[in-house]
Amino acid sequence: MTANHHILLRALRCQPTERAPAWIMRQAGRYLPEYRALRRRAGDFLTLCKTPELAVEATLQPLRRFPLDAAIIFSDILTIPDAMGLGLRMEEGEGPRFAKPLRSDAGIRALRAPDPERGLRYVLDAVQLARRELNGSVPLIGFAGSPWTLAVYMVEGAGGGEFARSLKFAREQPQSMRRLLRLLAESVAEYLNAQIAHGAEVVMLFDTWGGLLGGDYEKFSLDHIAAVINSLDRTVPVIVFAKDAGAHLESIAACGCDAIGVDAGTCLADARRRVGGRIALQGNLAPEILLRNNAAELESAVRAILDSHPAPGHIFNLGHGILPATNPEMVQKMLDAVRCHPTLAHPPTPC
Ligand code: 1CP
Repeated sequence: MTANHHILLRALRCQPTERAPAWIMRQAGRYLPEYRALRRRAGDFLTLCKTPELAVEATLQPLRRFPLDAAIIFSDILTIPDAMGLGLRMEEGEGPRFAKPLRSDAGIRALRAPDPERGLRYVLDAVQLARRELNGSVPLIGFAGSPWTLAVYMVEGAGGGEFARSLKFAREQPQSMRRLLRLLAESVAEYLNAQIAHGAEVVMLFDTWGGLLGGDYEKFSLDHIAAVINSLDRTVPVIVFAKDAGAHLESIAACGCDAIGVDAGTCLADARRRVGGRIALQGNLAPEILLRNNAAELESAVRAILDSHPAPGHIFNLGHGILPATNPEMVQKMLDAVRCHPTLAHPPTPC
């Protein structure tokens, strides 16, 4: 078992740490040449996800290179809609696509919550195997998409767009959308509880598209995140990643989560003032800064973030997933800069 005093777990409980722990959203992925080779070996992305030995290899690859304070299971948020039978395909350079997107109330009524022990067995096996391989070195994070973010992909049938169709669906057929969100909340809670039962030591909900909702954010996204958290086996901390939802930090802090993953547009010092002292904050370097290949600029951006939140209760991360064009050497420099920046008892500096 990972010791309870691991730096990531302490930071998630807002306990004192000697420095901010650090990991990277999408730390396993296309910016690593060894990941690209592994995906070629697997043949395609979904086979990589669905073969536990290969998914565990992808999970461990970034940890062999970098001094990271967490592992995140290699998988995708779209495993649930795939297990519901929507026919997921992941085309190279195109992103995800569903053969059978949801376009009607009848389509939603026909859906059932997948039994994770059966339809998502491959993820649970990967979680269990990853825990064994990590052997207590760093905690393993399990994850799922938020109900709203999953609903967006299921209604649109593809990623990468403006998502006008799902917003229209939510506004014109709110009852059907709520039916879908309730089913997804149930599915996500069962899936995360199964990941916890198989060894996940932290769980994270990715609400990548909640920010699209503006004033309807609580109704269509946050209320369903709260329902998921309310049904979780609360032996492990829960992180909610909230992209473009900086306006709602106070209500996110009240949804039952232990930590909020904040995007690069949110000032950490401000966020801390707004959420109080009991919720940890994770983030929030803009991933684009790594693309500039300018070590001095990168180091000062890292320092500015750490100074804006002297902590306790801060986990260093990016404000969104690392970009495929990132040079891995810059990742090393970023993590070195975090490691040599002790947690000082000074007041936060404004962003
Ligand atoms: O070609 C490839 O190899 C596929 C690229 C890829 C990868 C590496 C996809 C397709 N998913 C993943 C892995 C993944 N996805 C992880 C792995 C664990 C890690 O190392 O962090 C995680 C946590 C995710 C989560 C995920 N998938 C999110 C939420 C986080 C975020 O970045 O906002 C979302 C929105 C997705 C959907 C998805 N999957 C893949 C792509 C290209 C996308 C985005 C599609 C779009 O543009 O809308």
